[in-house]
Amino acid sequence: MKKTALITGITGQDGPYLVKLLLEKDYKVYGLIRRYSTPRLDNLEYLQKTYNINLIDNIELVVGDVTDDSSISQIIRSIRPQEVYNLAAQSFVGVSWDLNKLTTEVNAIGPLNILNALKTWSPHTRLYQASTSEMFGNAKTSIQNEDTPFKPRSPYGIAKLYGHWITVNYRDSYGIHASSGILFNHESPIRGKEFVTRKISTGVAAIKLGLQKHIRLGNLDARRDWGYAEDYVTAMWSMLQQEKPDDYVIATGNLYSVKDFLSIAFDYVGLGTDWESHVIVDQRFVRPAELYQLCGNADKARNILGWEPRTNFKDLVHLMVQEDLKRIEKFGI
Ligand code: NDP
Ligand code: GDR
Repeated sequence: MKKTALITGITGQDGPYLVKLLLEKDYKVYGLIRRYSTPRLDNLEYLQKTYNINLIDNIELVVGDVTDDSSISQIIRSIRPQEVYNLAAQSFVGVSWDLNKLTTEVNAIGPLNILNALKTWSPHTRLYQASTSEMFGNAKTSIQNEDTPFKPRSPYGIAKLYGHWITVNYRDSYGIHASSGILFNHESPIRGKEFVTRKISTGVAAIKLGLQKHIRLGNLDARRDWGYAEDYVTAMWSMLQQEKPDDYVIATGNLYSVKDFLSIAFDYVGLGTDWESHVIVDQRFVRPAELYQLCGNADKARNILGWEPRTNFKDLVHLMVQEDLKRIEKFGI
């Protein structure tokens, strides 16, 4: 019999890559979508075209919202999936100071609603909770692992920390098979355009095509451990295949700055020598409290899940710029 999975956040960046993986593994996939007059399925459509596969017709979309406990209970009760991947979030750190209540409701109360629904209606379902390196804040150690203390510095990170601890708590209190993936930044050609990597890849492509002159950015010295989203969703799946639920850091262990991203991206389109003349530092994009660097140690995932990142930083930057060049040439900015 086919395994069944419910994915929240199916329209975002990670959701479509996870759909592709689960369909390849012959799952019956349900996707939670919010109620819109026109549902936003463009990321799923992009992957369909890229891999020449049919995703949308092979999933069942169910309407709900993680902040609406009655819709979540109803969906869990009627599907009783074997696995739930809770990817739904207000995931943009930069806006979380302004949208602090919404961010808390989606990122903290959302997981609580799912856990309560599972406890009542489907206690044997396995849950993946999308936790984040943002929970570490400006950590004292230069590399973070599962034992590093949490010290979040954004409303986003604080709400996600609640989501993380309530997941651990329901696992310990009620025996729910719930795992929390502490994922470091991961990117792709379907990354949201407000995140720094995609903002740069679209900006560089538009500059190369003569449609734009500058990219306006905030802190160019911020450093992150950037991986490829397609590699990271395999770790989510692996966590739920383990006999015991647990928490895992997922990261590449390599640190690069925003400036490194810029330099490689401009170099790829032949504008590497004077990339600085195309970049304007704009205070609007500097955060009230910044995280200067985050770099993960994924040894536990390597040893227990057998997980390894497969895509290096330079190839990731090239892929993102290449895809934005194609897209902007075809559809404009
Ligand atoms: P995206 O921002 O691309 O996607 C977020 C998804 O959540 C969208 O599908 C959005 O749907 C959905 N969503 C938002 N609010 C609600 C709600 N109230 N109810 C139901 N669905 C909702 O995020 P990513 O794909 O990049 O990330 C996936 C998860 O992993 C997120 O939880 C994120 O916080 C976490 N994470 C991401 C990392 C990264 O580097 N990408 C690193 C670490 C953690 P809609 O289309 O309707 O807006
Ligand atoms: P992050 O990603 O906050 O790490 O959260 P983002 O790409 O937004 O920022 C990374 C770093 O770049 C700096 N930066 C800018 N960021 C944006 N967005 N726009 C700019 O113009 C800009 N200039 C410099 C930021 O200050 C920051 O230091 C992502 C999200 O996917 C979260 O959901 C996830 O939990 C974490 O990664 C891990």
